[in-house]
Amino acid sequence: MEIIDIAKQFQLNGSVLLVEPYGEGHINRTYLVTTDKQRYIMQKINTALFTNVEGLMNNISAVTEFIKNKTESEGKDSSRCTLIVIPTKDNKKYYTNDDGSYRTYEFIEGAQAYQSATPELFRQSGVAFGKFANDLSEFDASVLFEVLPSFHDTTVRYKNFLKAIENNKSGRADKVKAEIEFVKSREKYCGILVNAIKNGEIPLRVTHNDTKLNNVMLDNITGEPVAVIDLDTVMPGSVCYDFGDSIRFGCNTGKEDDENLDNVTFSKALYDSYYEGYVSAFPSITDREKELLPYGALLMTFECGMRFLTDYLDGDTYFRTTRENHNLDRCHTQFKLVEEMEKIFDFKA
Ligand code: ADP
Ligand code: GN1
Ligand code: MG
Repeated sequence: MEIIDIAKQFQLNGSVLLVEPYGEGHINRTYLVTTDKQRYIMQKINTALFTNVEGLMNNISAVTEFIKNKTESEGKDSSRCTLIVIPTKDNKKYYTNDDGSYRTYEFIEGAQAYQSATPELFRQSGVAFGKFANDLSEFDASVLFEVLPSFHDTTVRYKNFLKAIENNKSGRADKVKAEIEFVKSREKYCGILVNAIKNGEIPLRVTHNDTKLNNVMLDNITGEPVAVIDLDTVMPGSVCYDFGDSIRFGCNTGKEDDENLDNVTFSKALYDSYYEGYVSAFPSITDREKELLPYGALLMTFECGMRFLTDYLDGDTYFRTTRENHNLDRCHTQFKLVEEMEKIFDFKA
């Protein structure tokens, strides 16, 4: 089936003129759909990873409707406040054919998702994610399906990493002895946040779990937060994960997959900027959560580097890669950021 015919399965306003690849996500395939009246985002859902599309789309509907209702109850304009799911012609939340499952959202106009940001735009993304946490603080997490269990359980990620070394599917293990050692010597970090949740020091909340800068739309003119997007991984979690993943991506002065590590440094100025925005928009954050935010930054960066290395060892089956050492380059940027954070913060583990 042609991609344009898939777009025609949804209740779109106008006739479809063009469907073209869009964005820079690693997980789903994103398309921009243009009709003679308006634009949409259509995505082929990565069903190798998200095996329960029904559960996933029910989560997204529940969370987006909650945010929309809350925004309206505050008397604010809700037209761009969150993703809006466009149903199929037979009123389903997604379309499935032999080739896969697809969903469509309204295109959020007048805003953009940035790959890198100025301190002010980064602060605004902190406001967006802080507000997201605050808005959902009264959402009943028990209605959510756990899309990817143990997603940010770093102890589970560590076990998977050890398995990948043992299996050595790619035959690359000998090439990455130093990187493997880097991870093993930091095993002590893995339990910090999961233990804090287990022993009740910090609450389990509804979290986004993938809070990269390019998963938030900021207004083109004012730079103010418009909507948090990419809601596939909304699940119970810790705000330290959400804060940390934003820092991991946004405080890097280079690119996540930079081949030149000289470009990659950890910007404390960007960190401070994001922290200020996040905390100011999230009045219900607890003191202990605040104390653990820097650990969130450390753990999410360490964990992501370990995930890139695991995928490199597995033969590049998870993250989309476009070159031989893509995952290894990504792993190197994350580990450099970890080393820099270790120098800046006084971590106790
Ligand atoms: P992935 O899970 O693969 O990262 P995303 O859902 O983040 O996919 O989408 C990829 C990119 O597409 C985003 O970074 C953003 O630029 C764009 N995008 C996604 N949803 C919308 C939307 N509703 N309106 C406008 N742009 C969007
Ligand atoms: C993936 O979907 P995307 O590109 O926003 C990944 C995140 C990683 C990120 C690294 C579901 O995010 O966990 O931190 O790549 N998402 C999933 O760039 O695994
Ligand atoms: Mg994304």
